[in-house]
Amino acid sequence: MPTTHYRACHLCEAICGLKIVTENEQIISITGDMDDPLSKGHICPKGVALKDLHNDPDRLKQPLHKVNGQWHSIEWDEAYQLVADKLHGIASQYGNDAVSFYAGNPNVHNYGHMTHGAHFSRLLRTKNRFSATSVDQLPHHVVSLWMYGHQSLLPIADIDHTDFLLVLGANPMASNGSLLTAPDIRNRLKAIRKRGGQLVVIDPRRTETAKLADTHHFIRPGTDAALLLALINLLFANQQITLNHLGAISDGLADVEQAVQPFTAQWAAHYCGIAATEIEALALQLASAPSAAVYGRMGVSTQGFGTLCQWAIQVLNLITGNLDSVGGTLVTSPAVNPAGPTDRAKGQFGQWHSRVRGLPEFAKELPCSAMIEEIETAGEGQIKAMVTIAGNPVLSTPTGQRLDKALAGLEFMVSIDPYLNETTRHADIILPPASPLAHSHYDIVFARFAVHNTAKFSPEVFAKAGDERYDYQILNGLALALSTKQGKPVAPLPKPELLLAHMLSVGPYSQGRGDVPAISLELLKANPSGIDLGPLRPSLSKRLCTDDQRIHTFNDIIAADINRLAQAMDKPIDGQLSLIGKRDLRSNNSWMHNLPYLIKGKPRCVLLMHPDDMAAKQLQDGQAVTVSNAIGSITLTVSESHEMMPSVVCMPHGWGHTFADTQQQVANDNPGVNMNQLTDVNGLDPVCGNAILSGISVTVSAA
Ligand SMILES: Nc1nc2c(c(=O)[nH]1)N[C@H]1C(S)=C(S)[C@@H](COP(=O)(O)OP(=O)(O)OC[C@H]3O[C@@H](n4cnc5c(=O)[nH]c(N)nc54)[C@H](O)[C@@H]3O)O[C@H]1N2
Ligand SMILES: Nc1nc2c(c(=O)[nH]1)N[C@H]1C(S)=C(S)[C@@H](COP(=O)(O)OP(=O)(O)OC[C@H]3O[C@@H](n4cnc5c(=O)[nH]c(N)nc54)[C@H](O)[C@@H]3O)O[C@H]1N2
Ligand code: SF4
Ligand SMILES: [Mo]
Repeated sequence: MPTTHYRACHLCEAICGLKIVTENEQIISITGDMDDPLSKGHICPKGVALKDLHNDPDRLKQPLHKVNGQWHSIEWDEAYQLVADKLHGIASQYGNDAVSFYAGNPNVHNYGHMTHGAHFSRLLRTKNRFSATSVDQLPHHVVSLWMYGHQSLLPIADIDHTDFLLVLGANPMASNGSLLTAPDIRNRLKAIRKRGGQLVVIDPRRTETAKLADTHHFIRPGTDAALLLALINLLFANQQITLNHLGAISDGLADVEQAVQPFTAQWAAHYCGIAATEIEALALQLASAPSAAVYGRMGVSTQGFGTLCQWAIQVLNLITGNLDSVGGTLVTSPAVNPAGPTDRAKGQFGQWHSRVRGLPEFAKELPCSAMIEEIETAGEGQIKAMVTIAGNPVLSTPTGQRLDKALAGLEFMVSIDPYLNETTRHADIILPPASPLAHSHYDIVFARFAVHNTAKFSPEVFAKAGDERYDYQILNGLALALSTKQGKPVAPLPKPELLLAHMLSVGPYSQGRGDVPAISLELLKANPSGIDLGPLRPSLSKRLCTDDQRIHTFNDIIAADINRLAQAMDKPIDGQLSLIGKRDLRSNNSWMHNLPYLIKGKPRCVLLMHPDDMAAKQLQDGQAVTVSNAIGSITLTVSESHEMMPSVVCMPHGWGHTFADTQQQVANDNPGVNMNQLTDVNGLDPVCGNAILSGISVTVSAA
């Protein structure tokens, strides 16, 4: 008899509802769940590919131990013991900071990591903690901490109600939205125009999202801060400031007004490549739209002025009266862990700095770009051992080829990961979790960033085999073994489902709220498609976590960075080609290239280049080209593209499955090349240390 299971897809931030039909332990079909209150039936190819992920013969099923370069299967308890012995031994010999920790992106898509990760990692007592945050959205958190007092109090663009959406450096049509959980983004964006609103996209490529827009402007990579400051300046200069209820509790706006004065539309135009008249028109549109939201993601976060960009976006939403307003940007009200005064994880910044380069800590993590030098540089505090959890930094972080060498020189490494891949091949022990479909799921993180409040619990689809382990069990096992070694054994934490039941019972809907019934785990289990908790509502003023419960719009660090921008704009413009990134629907960072359903079709790891740039270098469509700079050199196929801004070239990240000692047959047959062999650990936003992954100077020549 076929059985139907309802589940939220955990692969990207859209958390689509899935309907999975199984029979005799086999997946018969995966389709969208029409009754999911958030996704209403939407699904993308990755959701369908969960079948391939579940059935992937390369997905590891047992712990592996490397002895003299050969992998052997070992028992779980023996593996935990070996890890504990090594980590404890290295920490005792060299100090706690000698053991380092890297947490990759899937951590935040797996609630067992959210509930159990710290239980293990805090035992390491190391300052050398890293995560994918600092090759991604760190500027968002820094700005939220400064302005609103909480790293996760991120106002979300209310795209379902806005009259005007300005998108900078995001391509939700391919990424399915980021810090904007909005499944079926195509219809949500189309709806803006259907109701008479407008969509404007700023991007160096005419992306899938730009093609849906009323207006698309090319921008020189890395120059958005100038555009954004010019927009703020124009609004002040034209006396088009509208302050809503937040005006009375916002400090520092006079300083903002003064600081942006040098940034005229003409000056910004010269630097960013968008005509001054267009910048002026954009300011007018923002000021006059009944409601408007400015939204910027990867493209504006992973650049040299990422923090300044995200700050300017918050200021623009505030001074147009759109922050905390319907159709503008709003903070969410999820059923678990709403960011606000009662949450302890508010974040901290600059409490300590990295040993070698002095880069600032944020939320007790150092920027990824410091990882290599902390492994390479001898002395007290040098990293000798590494724990990676759900991460593939060899492909995902800057100057991956150098990290690859550095990891090879470690005394010990352990990885919690289902694959033997470019990073985990350096481990001494790999601890693979059971299939994601054998895990239950609740999206603790992305419900926080969703355009509509919902709650949904996903029971496991399949039972795990007896000798497999859940991610949380691995974390519990490591925590017990290490703490025992340290002389103070810690009790294992209850399973995530029980912790979730507790979090719901103390959450904002535990007693019911308005039309929403009292939310409990039992109720969620009885409603497998999920429960609608209603649209986003203004609430920021009550959620502020700053000491004085006011909005801090300005500080000395912002002031200094505005001066840095003014100086950068004074310098002559670099005439080299500029390399930017690209996501595509059938890919997910570095780790889903082993799934046949996603990999089929023509190769996607190609270099997109404008025909004029190709002609200038006498390059032919489809020929092999070498892309190089001072950091590295890669060779791939060039593809002529009218989507590109002239002087800008583009390729996807997460490729480069070229190592013979990995176990990813399908990916190895379709390897691509690693874009992060061209990104530089020294190229970062100096304010918070977030990596620069876009606007990389390169030369392109026939291979
Ligand atoms: N040039 C360039 N570089 C980039 C980016 C870019 O746009 N351009 N994007 C950046 C961004 S936004 C991010 S988030 C990072 C991602 O950086 P990482 O998180 O380091 O890389 P991923 O490719 O997501 O690797 C995820 C790893 O987790 C494993 N995994 C998957 N599911 C699970 C699970 O349930 N449990 C466990 N234990 N492991 C699991 C996979 O096998 C894989 O090894 O890359 C960044 N790097
Ligand atoms: N299919 C798929 N979906 C994913 C992922 C994936 O790898 N594949 N990764 C997931 C992750 S971890 C994340 S963080 C999100 C990211 O989600 P998004 O931020 O939407 O991701 P991108 O598609 O990289 O969009 C970045 C855009 O910025 C543009 N850009 C580059 N440089 C600049 C610049 O200087 N200025 C401006 N204005 N634009 C610029 C690029 O052309 C690109 O269109 O996607 C998530 N979803
Ligand atoms: S859009 Fe994201 S959440 Fe939805 S099916 Fe695709 S990968 Fe899964
Ligand atoms: Mo990301």
